[in-house]
Amino acid sequence: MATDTLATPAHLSDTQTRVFKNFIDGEWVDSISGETFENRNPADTRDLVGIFQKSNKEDVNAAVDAAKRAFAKWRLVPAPRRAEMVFRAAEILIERKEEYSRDMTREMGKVLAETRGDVQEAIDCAYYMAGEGRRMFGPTVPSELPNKFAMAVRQPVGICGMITPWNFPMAISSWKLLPAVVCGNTCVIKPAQDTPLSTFNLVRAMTDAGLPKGVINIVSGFGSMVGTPLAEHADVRAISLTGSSEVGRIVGGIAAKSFKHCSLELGGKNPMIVLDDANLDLAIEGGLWGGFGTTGQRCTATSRIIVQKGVYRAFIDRYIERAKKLKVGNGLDESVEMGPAINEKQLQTDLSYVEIGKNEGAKLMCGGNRLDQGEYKYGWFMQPTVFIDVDPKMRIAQEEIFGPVVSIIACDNLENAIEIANGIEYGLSSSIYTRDVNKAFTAMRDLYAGITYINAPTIGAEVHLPFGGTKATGNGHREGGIGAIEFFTEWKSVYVDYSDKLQKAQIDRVD
Ligand code: UN1
Repeated sequence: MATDTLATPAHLSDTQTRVFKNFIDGEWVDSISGETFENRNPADTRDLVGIFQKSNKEDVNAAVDAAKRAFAKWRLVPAPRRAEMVFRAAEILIERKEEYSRDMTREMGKVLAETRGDVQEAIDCAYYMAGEGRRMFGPTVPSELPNKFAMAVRQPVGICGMITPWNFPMAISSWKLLPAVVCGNTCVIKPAQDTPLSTFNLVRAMTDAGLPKGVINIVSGFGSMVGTPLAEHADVRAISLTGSSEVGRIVGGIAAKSFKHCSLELGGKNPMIVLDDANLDLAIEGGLWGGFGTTGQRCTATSRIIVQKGVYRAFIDRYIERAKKLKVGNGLDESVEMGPAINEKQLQTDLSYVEIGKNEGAKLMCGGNRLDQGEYKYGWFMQPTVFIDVDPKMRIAQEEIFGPVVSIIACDNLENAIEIANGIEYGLSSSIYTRDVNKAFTAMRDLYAGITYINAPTIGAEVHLPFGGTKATGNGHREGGIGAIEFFTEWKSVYVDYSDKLQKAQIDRVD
């Protein structure tokens, strides 16, 4: 097998390195410090995707100032007009879908079919939010008093700060930016340092759709240098973060000090229950997709499979056989089923959990090793990994790994399965495979999570329903659908007294 002699892929011999600047007040600008960082392909680190600005507090301040100026005008643009720009952005994204998907596979590593899905999710979000521009419903209610009118209207919150993750680099940026601008807010976004390009691509589509300068500003860089000052900035009224529970605790604490709106979408350790009566073929297919899709790097990844004893043996035999055959590689190759970890640190975390699982006494049945020979030499690859006979209290069954490591746990019955499923600190997604409608409904009621799937794995949320979870997964907000409109608006109750006299609420009563 070739090692050092691997041919340099054509796109790597391109000497033109793309430099991406910050986007502030409609201009592409260097970071004030002049510092930059590299964005490299996790499947092949010889591939330099681009150079991005390593920004700091001063860049954040400039971006917030621009957003503040833009807000004065943008909030007065009628919401249906604002929404039309988002609709046009959807059409532009459709035209550029293939280009942006390829960019995303290069910077993030997930396979092309999935990056096409990620861009599609931004398109779906744009169409949905464009429709919201013509709704933004609020209650109009009868007043208690005569000749008085009462209603509540949605108002923009103001300047919104956004901190996005690397695993869904365009979709999750769209979940935040698109409802925010439709609602009349202006934004400063810090994309994940591993995958900034996809946010740039989304914002480019928005700008080409006619979004005025300053409405969306991008400041690239690292959490402590950009995310923290953004969350601390006195003029920022809302912060929306998708990331780890650890970072969520910090950002939530900062936001609380100045009473900012704060939406946190954090970790998961999502269970998929397989009962004795399940369609086993379907459950195996679903468990592979949920566990190893996106290399297990979804907050909603199926990281625990809880299987009833009657089908346990049959399930694991077939699941492991299939997991061993998954094709790992560079996501630009259409035949590849699982890409690399996002970076070396994540790969090391994944591998460390393999050791933790072994030491805890779980049985490693498949994978567990780094892949670093031949075609894998320049990337952060590992084998799809499956542990069986996992005790629900083991760390590999409790902690979010964010990699291709699946823990299979045996259970006695539905009640026991739900107890195991709920016995973690997170509550994002959950699923059950059963053909018994009574059991399905019991699970829908009793799984304590923000999302429950029946006869599907724990991944696959659509943009028009609420996305988020319970317990350490967040702070009660939801993205997607109407939840996003709730987050990015503030209620104003309006009373119009046209009686021409002072009417005292609760005191003057008309009998
Ligand atoms: C995530 O899990 O990190 O629900 C986001 C899904 C995608 C979004 C996932 N639409 O699988």
